[in-house]
Amino acid sequence: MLLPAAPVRFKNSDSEYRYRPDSELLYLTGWDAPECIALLRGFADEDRFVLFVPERDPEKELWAGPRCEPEEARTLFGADRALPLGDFADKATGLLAGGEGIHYRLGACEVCDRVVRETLRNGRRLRTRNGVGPWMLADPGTVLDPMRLRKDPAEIARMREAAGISVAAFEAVLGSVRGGMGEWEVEAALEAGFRSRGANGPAFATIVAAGVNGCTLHYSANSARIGADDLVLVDAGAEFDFYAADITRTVPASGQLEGARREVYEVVRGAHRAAVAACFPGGTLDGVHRAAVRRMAEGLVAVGILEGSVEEVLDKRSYRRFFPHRTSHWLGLDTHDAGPYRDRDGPVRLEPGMVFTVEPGLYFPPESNPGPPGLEGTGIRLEDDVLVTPEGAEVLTGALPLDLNELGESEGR
Ligand SMILES: [Mn+2]
Repeated sequence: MLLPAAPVRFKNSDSEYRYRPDSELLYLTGWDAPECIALLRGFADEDRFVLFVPERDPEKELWAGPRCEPEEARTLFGADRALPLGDFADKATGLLAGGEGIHYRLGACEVCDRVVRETLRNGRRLRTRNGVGPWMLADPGTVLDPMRLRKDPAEIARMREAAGISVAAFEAVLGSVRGGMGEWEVEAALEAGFRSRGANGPAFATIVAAGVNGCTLHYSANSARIGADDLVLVDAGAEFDFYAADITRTVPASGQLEGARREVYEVVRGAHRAAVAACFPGGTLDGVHRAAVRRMAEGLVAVGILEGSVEEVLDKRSYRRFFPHRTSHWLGLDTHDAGPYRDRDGPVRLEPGMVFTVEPGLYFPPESNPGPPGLEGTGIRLEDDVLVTPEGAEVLTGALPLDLNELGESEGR
């Protein structure tokens, strides 16, 4: 397997974004700096883990900080061998020659692309002579995705920290959301809350969506002013030691929610509760989604938004007009984390150590989907992060209230 470091990305001319390591390289090696290639030789008896690291360079180190000698890197990262990155093109083809195939994502790095093409060409030639040589190319995810699905205790500790920081930041901010504020002010306060508590920063682009903006699922401009009567949808999460949290709460700027919007809030609240109850070992994310969907259908019929029986609504999937997305995604190093949703036996069975979101939502965008009176421009989503445990499930973000009366409603802003 060949895993190159993620490239440095530029915001403009020579101004770099803060570096974010490649999740797969980080997962397997802990290397979190640019310019490195890990080469893993599962077929070999020696040099099974070779790390190619950048050479010492006083000029570059002046700008970007100190580097270590290959020997230091070898000890620090537990490699069998560490070599200068400059030797990669010469050495890699030989190191890869004994395998059946190469796990590598084409396009990840230019010099790796060249080495992989050459190794496969040589492998084909070797195979015609002595029957061995690499001739398969596979995505590293075919091996790593199922591994990343089950978090080990060290990963769970980081995810717990990311969740705790996120909850604390949300708690500090939600109660102060009110009409007249800019969405950007809520964003700034939340992200200050993440960073000041030791997080790397936000795990993904923070969404603060007032009123109709809440109907745009990935709204992230956060450039509107919050109206006095708006519901404000806040979807954000801290990244701690590269692991993500992902929370959504929807709060009324006025502090009070009444009428149809309150009824719909309670429907989403009920779907969230039903979905969390479906999280246990042996269950599936399809089952979690079905539980949320059934509760949504029941609620939408009871409130009078959808006609017909609950079974008809489920059969015709008419709830999808208002609940258009899935309930869950895996969560980990990536916000939408790696990991299969189905395998040969059907939906992946939940096991202790798996972490995912539960995030039912209802949306009534006024133009594309004219909704019932009183609900035009309403978007409500409630999202928490769930860890499957041997006994059932733990809501990692469960300390943050979901019920309106606990979300500062009674404070009468
Ligand atoms: Mn999410």
